[in-house]
Amino acid sequence: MTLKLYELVGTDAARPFSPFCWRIRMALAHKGLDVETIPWRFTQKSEIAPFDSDKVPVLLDRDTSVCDSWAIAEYLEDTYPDRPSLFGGAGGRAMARMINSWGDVTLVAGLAPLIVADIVTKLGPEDAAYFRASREARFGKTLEQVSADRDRAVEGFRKSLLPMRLTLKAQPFLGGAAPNYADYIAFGGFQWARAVSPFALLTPDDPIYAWRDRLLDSFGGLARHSKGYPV
Ligand SMILES: N[C@@H](CCC(=O)N[C@@H](CS)C(=O)NCC(=O)O)C(=O)O
Repeated sequence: MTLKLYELVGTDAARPFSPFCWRIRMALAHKGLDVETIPWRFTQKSEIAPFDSDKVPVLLDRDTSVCDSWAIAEYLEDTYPDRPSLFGGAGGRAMARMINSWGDVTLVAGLAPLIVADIVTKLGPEDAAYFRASREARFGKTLEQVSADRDRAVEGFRKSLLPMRLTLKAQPFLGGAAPNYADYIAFGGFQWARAVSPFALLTPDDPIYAWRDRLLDSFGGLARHSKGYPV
């Protein structure tokens, strides 16, 4: 039976934009598992409440539901061990846990101020009101104020990626010669930004730029064919 994935969208169901959902879309493709995506919006909390979640991604596999991208990645690895591995063994899984925290803390949280004012433009009125109120409370200023100095702030964001840049100077993927879940953790953030914002995060001479292109083209261009801005 096909797996199902609740995935964050705004007014356009063909523009999924959650960094965490993209980690899982790429992981499912890596495992060669078919998935039916269920578009979900911020204010549709009641739809995922039966699965004890108020956030996406939520994965349904027959009578099992799994919430949280890291838990879903582990579930896929353990439930489908005969498919290509996401972690490459116990050591890889342990290291990917650190990359997952780095992805949340440095990458997603570092990207958010740069694109948050663009996200709200992709939402319908009810979602936009919820998003604006919840995020403005978190940042302590308006979304537009948060993103106002992004031309300067992006420099700090680029600097924060130096460990990733140095890694990609030595090898094509964080996973080595081929991508693994570490790459999908990081890529989810860039695909989130690409889906909602025309803002240039990377310069073309950055090894991370070429890495992102390789992942956009992976799995038959799964991510590149999803709606987004040219990067
Ligand atoms: N740690 C979670 C984070 C999931 C998360 O924050 N999802 C966001 C979408 S990007 C969400 O559903 N937010 C709902 C809300 O803000 O109300 C994971 O890795 O899956």
